[in-house]
Amino acid sequence: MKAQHPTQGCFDNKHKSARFGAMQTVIYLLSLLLLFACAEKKAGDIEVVDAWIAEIPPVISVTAALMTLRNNGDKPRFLIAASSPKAEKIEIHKSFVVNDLARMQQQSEVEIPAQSTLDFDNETGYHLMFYGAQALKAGQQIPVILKFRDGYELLTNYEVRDRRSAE
Ligand SMILES: [Cu+2]
Repeated sequence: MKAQHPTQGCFDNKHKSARFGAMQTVIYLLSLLLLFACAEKKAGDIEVVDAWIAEIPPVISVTAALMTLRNNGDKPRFLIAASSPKAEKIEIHKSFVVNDLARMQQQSEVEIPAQSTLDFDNETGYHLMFYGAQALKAGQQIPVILKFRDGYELLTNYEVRDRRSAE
């Protein structure tokens, strides 16, 4: 009877450590969830408002998209790229006028200051330029992924609009 006690104790210890291991796993998973929640909050710092892209017929493959980017965070964020399954390539452009001629220049990154908004519109000249785009019909929703310098990627739908009615 007495000889069995150490065995019993050993078994109990094993059982306890197994339970402790399970608890550790639960704590680990909870901390992962918390990390994920924090990342989600950081991600939510950036909002895309009123995103739309100009309608194009099948014979045209170049078009532009406009939007407002809102940064609700305490740090500046930098848009560095965009992509869409509906286009071969998307570039970040800024248009401006030189000697009465409209020009546009590719931007390697665009800053959205902390607690601020940046409009991609005719006033600022910023727009997303779509190359090799498929035909887009007014009313469609086009998925676009915006990529930021900190590695964050934001998937948003852009509404296809008739350029004339939008301007
Ligand atoms: Cu352009």
